[in-house]
Amino acid sequence: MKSLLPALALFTGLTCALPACAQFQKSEDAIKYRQGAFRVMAEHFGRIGAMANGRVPFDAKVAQENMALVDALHGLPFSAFDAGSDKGAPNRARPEVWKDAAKFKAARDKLDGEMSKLAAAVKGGDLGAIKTAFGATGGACKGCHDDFRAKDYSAN
Ligand code: ASC
Repeated sequence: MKSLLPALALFTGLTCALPACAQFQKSEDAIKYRQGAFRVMAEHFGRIGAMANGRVPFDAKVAQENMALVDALHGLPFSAFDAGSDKGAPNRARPEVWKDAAKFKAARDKLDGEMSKLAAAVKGGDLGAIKTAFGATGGACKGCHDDFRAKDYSAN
């Protein structure tokens, strides 16, 4: 058994070079990572929303700065729904994330598509277009929450 360890380490090292490899030491780390990434993304998304909804004056440069962050961040949480990371720390991911992975991926693809449109609208600097795209992107967020996020934190 002992002699297998170097081979195993090498194998793990090789497979972990692949993007789809689980990168986390323990499921708690994956849970905290995705929660943190969602949290930071929501903050910057919300700053664009504050302008789209007229709560703060529109500033194209501020919108672009926030959009750059949202763009960089929005893929990150989806890299952290590792197998087995339904447990390990309190979280609201429903079992369907793993049981219905194709549907979860479709929801993520939907978000990616709406995010691209929002990024284009923010780049264009037209507040009307930003409002429309922001609403559609928020709808994609909500659709995924409705299907894949529980109301309460599990006790796991
Ligand atoms: C946000 C935010 C979300 C989405 C969602 C849309 O600003 O933080 O998670 O929009 O509330 O329904």
